[in-house]
Amino acid sequence: MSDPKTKKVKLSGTSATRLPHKVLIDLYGRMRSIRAFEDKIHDSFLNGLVYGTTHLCQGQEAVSAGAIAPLIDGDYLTYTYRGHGQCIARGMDMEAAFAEVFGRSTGVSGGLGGSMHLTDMDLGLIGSFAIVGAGLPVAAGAAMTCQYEEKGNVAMTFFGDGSTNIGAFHETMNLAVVWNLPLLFICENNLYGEYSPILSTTPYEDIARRAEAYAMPSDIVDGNDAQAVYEVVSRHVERARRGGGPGFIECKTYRYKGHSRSDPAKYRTDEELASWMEKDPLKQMVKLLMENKILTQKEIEAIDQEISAHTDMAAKNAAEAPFPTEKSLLDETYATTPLKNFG
Ligand SMILES: Cc1ncc(C[n+]2csc(CCOP(=O)(O)OP(=O)(O)O)c2C)c(N)n1
Ligand SMILES: [Mg+2]
Repeated sequence: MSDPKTKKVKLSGTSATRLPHKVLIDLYGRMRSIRAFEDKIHDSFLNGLVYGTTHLCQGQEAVSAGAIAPLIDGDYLTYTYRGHGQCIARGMDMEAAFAEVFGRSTGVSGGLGGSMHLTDMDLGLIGSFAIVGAGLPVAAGAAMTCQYEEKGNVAMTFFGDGSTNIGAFHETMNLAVVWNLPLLFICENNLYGEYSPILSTTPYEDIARRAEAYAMPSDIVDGNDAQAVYEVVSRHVERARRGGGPGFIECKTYRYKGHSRSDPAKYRTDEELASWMEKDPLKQMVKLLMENKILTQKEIEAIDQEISAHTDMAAKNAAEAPFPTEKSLLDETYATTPLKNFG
């Protein structure tokens, strides 16, 4: 059984590079792409292009970038309604992602799912879940597949602080340890579940304490520091690939926007928001890259412009794509291939 020790990582203020330069540049690119995607979704919502609501993740980019960069082909991911960042960090085609959110037939789910259903089986992006906690047991199933196939793959599940009060979370934590599953639990602790501050629903702020109850190795990391997230998650991923079982990583972070597009987030102060924006994950990485002379300001601006142009083009093309036909609405409702081994 695994070592239950929780190791706290020093929060914020990193000024030294500990990873190869190309990894840091890659992390910056992934974060910039997520920010560009989410900002564009925000504008598109205001322009009436988004059907239903949407849950944005600006402020939380370092968690997705840092946790997903160590993954390889064949690994699986589950995530929540606030899951655009994970999909973009994993390399989902941006135009198909926009098209899905805009309800177009060229979307990753044929335009039938929308913002809360970005998936891509080829990338191991097996599901975003609107039901709080529902992605965790599914990820445990994916981890069992990895264990059975013995190819060294892992499953990773992203969830919020609020999800850790749900029964499915506790059942999955327990089984993951008992079955020694190659499953990484990535908790995005953004201090709120919908409109409720964490301490009004949960007895403490350090969610990693919950891992101790299941004898699962865990870490707490600054979720706005992509380098730190990458390092800590990599260690857990490598252990899981070698058959060392699950790991729990709590990432302390913050969402800039309200819970969903209908939420003006009046339950928190301007000062609190401003203090987190000071610790913006992209700003921190720009500082790291420039202070360590890895990239010049000009080079960073060039990356930003390239990503911005790509994002604009992807959104434009997606908005010009056709809507699904009425007939296609039922296409994916029932399985058309008979299941093997069932009568
Ligand atoms: C089982 C269930 N209960 C309640 C809800 C309503 N709901 C949607 S999101 C949410 C808050 C979840 O907070 P957290 O897990 O911290 O994730 P965050 O939104 O902060 O990323 C709630 C209560 C739901 N979707 N599913
Ligand atoms: Mg939360």
